[in-house]
Amino acid sequence: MKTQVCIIGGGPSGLLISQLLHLQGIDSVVLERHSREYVLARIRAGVLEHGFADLMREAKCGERMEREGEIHEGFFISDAGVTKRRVDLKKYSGGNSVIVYGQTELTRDLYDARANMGGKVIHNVEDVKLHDLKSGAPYVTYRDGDEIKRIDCDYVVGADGFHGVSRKSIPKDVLKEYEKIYPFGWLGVLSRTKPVSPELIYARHERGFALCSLRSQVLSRYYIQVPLTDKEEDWSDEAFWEELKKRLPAEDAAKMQTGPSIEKSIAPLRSFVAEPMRYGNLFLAGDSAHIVPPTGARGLNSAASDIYYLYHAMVAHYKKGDDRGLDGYSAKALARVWKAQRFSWWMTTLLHTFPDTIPYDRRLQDIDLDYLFSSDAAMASLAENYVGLPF
Ligand code: RFL
Ligand code: PHB
Repeated sequence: MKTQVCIIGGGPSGLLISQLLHLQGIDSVVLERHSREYVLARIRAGVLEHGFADLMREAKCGERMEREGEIHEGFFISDAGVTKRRVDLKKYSGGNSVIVYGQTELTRDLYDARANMGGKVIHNVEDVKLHDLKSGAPYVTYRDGDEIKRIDCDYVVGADGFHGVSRKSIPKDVLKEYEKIYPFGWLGVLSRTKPVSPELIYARHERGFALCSLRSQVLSRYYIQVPLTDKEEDWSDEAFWEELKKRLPAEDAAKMQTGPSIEKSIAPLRSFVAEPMRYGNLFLAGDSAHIVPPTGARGLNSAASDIYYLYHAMVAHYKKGDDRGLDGYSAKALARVWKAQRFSWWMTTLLHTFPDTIPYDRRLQDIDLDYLFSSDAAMASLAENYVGLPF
């Protein structure tokens, strides 16, 4: 098979760039290791910035998001189950907001759009290998049952997430990796219950951080900070609800609607960046090149800016023979990626309980939070990062 762009990974990054390129008459093939059902069963992001929403519209996939997504103009930060203060995103970001719309729904919309346009998305591929990336004729092979298949292309997009094969195809002496592992994870529960709060609550508490989020007015998403040694099976639904309530202000705990979990999983928290994001004719995008702890809701949104830069660079190449965008892609994408890294690290450090915290650190956290709510400049910094820095 021959195509212009071979995309590894059928998550949001891979599907979005495939769809955008298609609309510009650029041909691509998406290779996905899992089935569509498996990809759609992963419960991940919930908060989208406007830049992402604009890209979805440009990809002609924004209709359901407009209809079903909720616009949020602020969120709450609670402390020690006592205070609860609102971050007014709209006021402090100069009129911006975020959209609450699940990654699952967004991915479903992208799959449907690809199917409607006859997009080539090949599922359940095994042993994907990238070849001759430095040459003008790269190709990708994969196993389909007993058969090895080959796709010749101009470019490869590595959109195969943190555990994918693309980043690992870059020689070790070329790639520099920066990593920070946090000594805890998030235990997440999805439940068919009315959300406890119309706006998200980020809860700082000595027992550990908690987050009240939602997917709709009948679907709640909650998280609690847990030690890395904990397993999903250690947490019954009852134990989860009990611990969540302990970390929230009493009035929220009292009105918390509980119910059976539809999904329950633990995600370890990690910050990670791989540089550069280009090697020959391979371009990394999204989680394959960088990961953030979910505290600042930046992960998927950082993937979106990669896709924005890469899509425009590829269009300039194919339509005008202009390669400046492709040549500058890695530096441009990384500049924004590192800002999202800083913000996610800061929000994580502000709100979590670190096992090795000394009383001095705890006081600094107190002061950081007090400063935030006493300074318009600090609030503006939080707001402009949370709604998303410009692409
Ligand atoms: P994905 O979603 O991991 O998709 C990669 C795809 O590649 C496939 N794959 C392969 N395919 C072929 N061959 C191989 N060798 C392959 N290896 C892997 C995989 O099966 C998969 O389908 O990466 P992508 O597309 O870059 O998207 C990134 C986002 O998924 C991620 O950044 C967000 O989910 C992060 N995130 C959040 N981001 C936000 O912007 N806002 C949020 O509110 C938010 N909340 C979250 C989050 C992530 C979380 N977890 C579980 C890590 C909340 C959580 C709990
Ligand atoms: C979510 O709804 O899954 C979510 C929301 C905000 C975050 C992280 C996750 O910061």
